[in-house]
Amino acid sequence: MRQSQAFIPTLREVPADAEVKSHQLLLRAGFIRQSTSGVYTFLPLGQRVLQKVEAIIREEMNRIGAMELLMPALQPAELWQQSGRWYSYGPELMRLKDRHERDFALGPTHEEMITAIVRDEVKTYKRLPLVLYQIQTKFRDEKRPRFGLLRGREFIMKDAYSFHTSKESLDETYNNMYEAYANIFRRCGLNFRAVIADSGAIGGKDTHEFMVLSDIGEDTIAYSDASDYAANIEMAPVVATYEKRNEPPAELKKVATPGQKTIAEVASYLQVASEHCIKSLLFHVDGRYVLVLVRGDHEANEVKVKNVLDATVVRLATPEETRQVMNAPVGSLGPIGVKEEVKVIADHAIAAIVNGVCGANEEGYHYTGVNPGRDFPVSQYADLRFVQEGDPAPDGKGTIRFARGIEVGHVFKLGTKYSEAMNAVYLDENGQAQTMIMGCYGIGVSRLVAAIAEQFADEHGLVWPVSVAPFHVHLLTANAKSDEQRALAEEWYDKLGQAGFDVLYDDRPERAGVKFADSDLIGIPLRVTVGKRAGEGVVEVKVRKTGESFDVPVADLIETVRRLLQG
Ligand code: 9G3
Repeated sequence: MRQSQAFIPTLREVPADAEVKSHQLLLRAGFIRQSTSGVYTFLPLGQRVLQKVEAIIREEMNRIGAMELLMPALQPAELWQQSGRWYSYGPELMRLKDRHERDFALGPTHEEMITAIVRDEVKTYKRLPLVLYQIQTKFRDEKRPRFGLLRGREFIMKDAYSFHTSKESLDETYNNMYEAYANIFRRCGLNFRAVIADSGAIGGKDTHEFMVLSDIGEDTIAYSDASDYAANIEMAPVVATYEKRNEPPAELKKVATPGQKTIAEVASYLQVASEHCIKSLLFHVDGRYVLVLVRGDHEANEVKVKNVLDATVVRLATPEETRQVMNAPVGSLGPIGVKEEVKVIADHAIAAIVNGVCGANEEGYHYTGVNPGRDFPVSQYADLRFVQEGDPAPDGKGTIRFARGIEVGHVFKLGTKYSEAMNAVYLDENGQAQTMIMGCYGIGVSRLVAAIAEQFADEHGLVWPVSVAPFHVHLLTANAKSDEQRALAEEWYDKLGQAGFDVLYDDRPERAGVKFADSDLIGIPLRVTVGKRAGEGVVEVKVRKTGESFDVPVADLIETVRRLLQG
């Protein structure tokens, strides 16, 4: 492609609202433009990277026997009503009406759609297992779109779905997908970890997330410093054990704690350690209220609460709901004397509290000498807290450390969650109707482009791995006015193209400095500069990633480019 005819609107200045370097650079280098919050256009360079990433994904999906299809983004509400998710999802599900006032969703994912398709076409075990995938636009009305392509409201996902007659068959596909994902992320040059995203089962087996390690990642990975254990912090189980204080149970006392609301305030006011305090949080769980108790120095883990209660939607109660249900404000809540309708569940650490402190459900008052069991019932003890750095690793090896990651892939063993709801059954060898067993597997394709940019960019701009670069070679003349340089550049533009390389030729009448700066910004792996030594038939080849450069006689140019691109 000739840059004088290309559409690559580079920017000098850093866009104000772009906080992370991949977002800044993809905008400045003319790869993307924002249409509205969380909605982006892929300009030509961005589109070329997207296509290279998709090509890698297709190769690895096809290699494991997955078949590509393309489902509609416009999904009739009936599908979501059959699964019940029309009612359980909130404003994140983008809904619209057609001209006949019929309800639709813009697909955030396609479990319902694919299950309906397979249900209607597959009736016998002979047609299973079936592994289907698509690369398609998804819509999720994120509350806070941010970081450019990393969290958008319209984005491209590869989503695959598998259908099986047995758990063993699902396990086989799951493992194939797991390997295919590792191949994809490795071919994209990424430093990634597969982390257990399981609900508590140590050595988790039902779902894994693939995380690209990055300081700007929104997810926190809890990993062991002495094994390859790694889990999303939302799911990482806590295996710590707790010692009871050996002192006799004190009498329960209500004490005034004027204006003291947070655990820290109450603990310092009453001169007690925060681990002897009980933190009470009121949650709204599928329409009812649950008071969750965790130790004062721990944090409640909403995902664990959701999994323990097998709930669909869990959120903190609003201040109004809290006052209405507990007759007290946040900061004075406690488990003593709560209404029957409020279920009280507690993290395991609470069971070891002796003579603790909790809110008195009255503003400005707390209880001391609190003993669980004696002073309040707990309907269920469970692992409800976030794991912390220094906790013992769940696999018994080493201790937990934290790292941040960008989730780029997620694989699930779905089981019969959707096939049951949508009545996707097949007849087995004995003619008995059986419910299909499913798996689903996602990769954030547009997010992957940003994650690659984030991981490889340097202070000069983007740096693309050869496997996904928009072009292999950035060819340019140092002096746009020199006929000699232009002639040699034109000759090798053709020859490099004929040798099978994708070449971006900067033939613009710009100063060398502008061309070099734009070339560093765009991040094509190799730059070939036709400069002062054009008369001797010598050009400069520069490797973008390492900065090393060579003077190369044009006779060796093709071989040098081929060798350098192989890395
Ligand atoms: C919704 C909305 C947002 C959602 C979902 C549904 C995430 C939803 C989870 C998945 C699971 C897998 C297939 C590919 C891999 C991931 N956000 N998820 O189901 F209605 Cl608004 O998407 N789906």
